[in-house]
Amino acid sequence: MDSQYRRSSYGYFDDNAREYVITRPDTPTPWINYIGQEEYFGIVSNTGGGYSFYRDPRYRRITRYRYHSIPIDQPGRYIYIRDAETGEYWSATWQPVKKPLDFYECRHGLGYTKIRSRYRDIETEVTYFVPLKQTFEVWWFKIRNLRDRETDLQLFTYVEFCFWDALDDMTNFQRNLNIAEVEVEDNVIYHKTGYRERRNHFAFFASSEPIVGFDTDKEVFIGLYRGYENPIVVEEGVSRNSIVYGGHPIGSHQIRLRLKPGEEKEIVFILGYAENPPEEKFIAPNIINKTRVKQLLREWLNPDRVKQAFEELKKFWDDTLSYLHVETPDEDINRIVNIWNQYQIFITFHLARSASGYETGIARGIGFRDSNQDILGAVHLQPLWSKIRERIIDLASIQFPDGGTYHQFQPITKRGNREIGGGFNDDPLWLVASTIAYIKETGDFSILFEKAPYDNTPGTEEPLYEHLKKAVMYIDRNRGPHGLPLIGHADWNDCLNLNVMSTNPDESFQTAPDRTDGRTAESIFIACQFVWAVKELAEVAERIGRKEDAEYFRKLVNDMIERVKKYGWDGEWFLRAYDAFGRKIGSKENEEGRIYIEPQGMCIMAGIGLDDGKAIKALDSVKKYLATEHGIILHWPPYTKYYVHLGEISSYPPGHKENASIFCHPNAWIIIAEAIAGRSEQALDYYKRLNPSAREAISHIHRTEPYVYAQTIAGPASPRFGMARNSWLTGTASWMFVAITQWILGVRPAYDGLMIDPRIPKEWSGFKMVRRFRNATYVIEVKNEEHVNMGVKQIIVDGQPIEGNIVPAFNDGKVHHVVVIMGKKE
Ligand code: BGC
Ligand code: IFM
Repeated sequence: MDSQYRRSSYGYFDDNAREYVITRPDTPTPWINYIGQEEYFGIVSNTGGGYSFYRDPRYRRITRYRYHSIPIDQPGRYIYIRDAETGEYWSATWQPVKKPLDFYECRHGLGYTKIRSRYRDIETEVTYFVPLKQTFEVWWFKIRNLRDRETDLQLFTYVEFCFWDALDDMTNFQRNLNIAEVEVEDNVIYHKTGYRERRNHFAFFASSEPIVGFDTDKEVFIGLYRGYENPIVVEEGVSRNSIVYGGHPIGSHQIRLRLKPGEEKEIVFILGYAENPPEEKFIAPNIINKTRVKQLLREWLNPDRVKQAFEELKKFWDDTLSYLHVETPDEDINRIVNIWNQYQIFITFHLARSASGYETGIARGIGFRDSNQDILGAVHLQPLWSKIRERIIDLASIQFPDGGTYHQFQPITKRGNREIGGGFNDDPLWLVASTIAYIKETGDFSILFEKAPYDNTPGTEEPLYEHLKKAVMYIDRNRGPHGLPLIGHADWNDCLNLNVMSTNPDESFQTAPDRTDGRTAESIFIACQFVWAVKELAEVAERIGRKEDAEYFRKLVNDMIERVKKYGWDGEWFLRAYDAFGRKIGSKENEEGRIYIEPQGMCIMAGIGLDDGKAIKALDSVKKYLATEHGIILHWPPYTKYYVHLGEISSYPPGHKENASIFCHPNAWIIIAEAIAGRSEQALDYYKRLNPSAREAISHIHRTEPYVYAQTIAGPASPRFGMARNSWLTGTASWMFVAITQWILGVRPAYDGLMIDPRIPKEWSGFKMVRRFRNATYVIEVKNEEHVNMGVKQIIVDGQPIEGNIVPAFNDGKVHHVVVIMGKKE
C-alpha cells in the first residue's frame, strides 16, 4: 500500500479485495465485522473479540461477551501460541495477551475477517467465517515457521460458552453455576448445558489436528486470580484435561506442532450449533445426538473443503453486489456505495437492532418503524426479494385492527409494546413506504393482495392493501386541535415525548407526582410523512383500479398540505410539533429547541414548500442553525435541562443522541431535500460529511469503524464533538444509500421503469452506474458535458432516444445501454 494514499493511522481501504485493512490493533473502539448470512451469526472484532449466536442472539447465544469491561472487547475467539522451548506466549489476534507483535493486520471482508500476525518469526493467519447455509463458523488457521531452525510450538484455543439465554447468563448465578456440562470425544468438545430439559440444542468445538490436551473449565484453564492475558494453562504449557461440572464451561484444545524451517501448517477449527433430530426434540432424550455433527466434521475438518467454501462465500458477495455498481469521480462514494453501504444494509436487514457493539442482543425487539425503513435500501438486492416480501407481510401482521401497530416486537411471539401517550404514531406510515419501495423495485403488485392478520390473530386476515388503508385511516382519525396528526408517545424521534407531562406546564423538573397523559400533542413531522407516503399510495390505488380510494387519499393529502402550510410554518422553517398544551415546539418562540431537522427534510420530501419558497427558506435555516462540519444536528439550541413536557429528549446531555447530536438518519432527508430543491452541491456536501470513508482521516475523532455508518455523531455542544456512537445497526444505512443512489445520482425505481434525474455537482463530467433492475441489466452512462447540476436533456436507450426520463422495464434478461445527456433543454 502506497503510504501517500493512507489517510488514517489505523488502516486503509483495499477496494479490490473489498476489505478494510486495520494496521494496528488498538483501535479507538472495537472495529467489528459480522460473519454469517442466514441463521448462524457472529460478531468479530479486529482483535478476535465478539460472540456467536444461532438465529436469536438472546435465546441461542453460543459464546459469551462482556460489554462495559476494561480491557474492552473480551472475550472472543482466541488462539494462544506458546514457544515450548522458551515458554513465551502470545495471541494470534493480539488480544488477549497483547504482546507487541512484529506484524499485525486485520482484514475485515464481506462475511469474513482475516487476522495476520508475526511474532519472533512465527507467522499466523486466522480467517473466521460461516460457510453459506451452514450453522457453524470456521477458524481457518495457518501457521508458518520463518526461523532457520525447527521450532516446538503449542497452540491453545479458547471459547467461552454462554448458558444459551444471554440475559439469564448474566443474572441467574444461583442456578447457572450448577448446570454446566460438557463431553469430550474424538478431539471434539461438546457444550451440552441444558440438554436434560427439553432443550435439544448443543454446541461443539472441533479441531482438524489431533489434540494433546484440552480444558473445559474456565477456572482451571485461567486460574482464579488471573486473566485472559495470562491463563495458567498457557503459562505453564500444560492442559489439565478438565471436565467442567457446574461452574463456567469453556472450550480449549491444545495442539503440539514441530515446524521445520519454512514449514507451514493449516488447521481448521469449527465452532458450531447443533440440534437433536426433530423426532427426538420432545422426548427429553437425555443425550445429545452427535451423529450429524460427526458426519459434518468428517466433511469440514479439511482445509480444502474450507477453502472451497470461502470461494463460495466470495462468489455470493460478487453476485449480491452486482445489482448496483457506480463509477463516479469520487472514491469515497464509489467504495461506500459499491461495497460497504450495501453490506451494512444486508446486515441491518437481517439483524435489525439486535446484536452489535452497542446492542447486546438482549434488550430490544425488532422495531416496526426500523424494519420498514431497513427495507428501503435493501430492495435492489434481488437475492433478498422473497425475504423482503415475507418481512413486509410479517410487519403487517403486527398491526392492530385500528391501523396502529406495536412499536417493537419479539420475533418469536410477534407481540410487543405500545407506549403510554398512544402509539408511536408515525409507525403505520412506514409500512406504506416499505411496500411502495418494494413494488417500485420489483413490479410485484400482487403483494397488495397477500393476506396478513391483525395482531397475529388467526381469522383476521385481510389483504396488505387493506392494512395500508387502515394505516392511513389511523392517522386521519387520530388528529389534534389543529387537525394535525397526534404524535402519540412519540414519532420518528423516540424521545420527543410530548404527552407525558406534569399538570403544570412550566414544571421543568420531573418531580411532579401528578403527571398526566394529555394526548393532544401534534406532530408536523407525521403530517409531512403522511403527505409523502399517502401521495404515493394514491397512485398505487389508481394503478390497481381503486379510483375511489385514490380520490379519497388525495383529498386527505391536500387537506394535510393546507394544514401544514397554515399551522406548520414558523416563518423561516417548518415547526416541529405542538405540545399537549398547544404550544409550539421547534419555533423561534422557544428558548431551546427552536429548530428541528426532521420536518425540514420530510416536508420537502413530501413536496411541500417547493412552490412558495418555504423549502428553500427552511433549507437555508438548516444550514444556518443546524449544519456543522461533522453533519447536521437534530435541533438547536440543545436542551440544557430536563423538561417534563418534552420527555426523554432532554434527558441526554446536550450534544448527545436525541438531544442535538448529529443524528445521521435524518441527515439523509436533508440531503434528499437539497437534491429535490436542485441544490446539488449542497446535497453532496452534506452527504460527504457523513460518508464513513470520507471521515476515515479523522478516525481518532470519529472513533467507530470508518467503513460503516453510525447512528449518531456527537454535536458541538458535547466535549466529544465529532465522536460517533452506535455503529452498524441504524436506519442511516438504508437512508444514506437511498439519498446518494436515488436522489444525488438520481437513478430511482418507478412503477414502469427506472427514472433518471441526477443532481450532481457542476464540475462532474458524469458518472456510470450498472443497475440490474427487474429482469434486465442497465449500463447507464451519464454525461454532463455542459456542466450543469441538474436537468436531463436526452436519454438514449440502445441507440434510440426516448421520451422523458423513465427508462422502461424491459424484463428481457438482456443488457441495455443507456446514455443520459445532462444539460438545459432547448
Ligand atoms: C433512544 C433510547 C430510548 C428509545 C425509546 C432510542 O432512540 O436512544 O434511549 O430509550 O429510543 O424508544
Ligand atoms: O427513529 C428512531 C429509531 O426508530 C430508533 N433509534 C432512534 C431513532 C430516533 O429516535
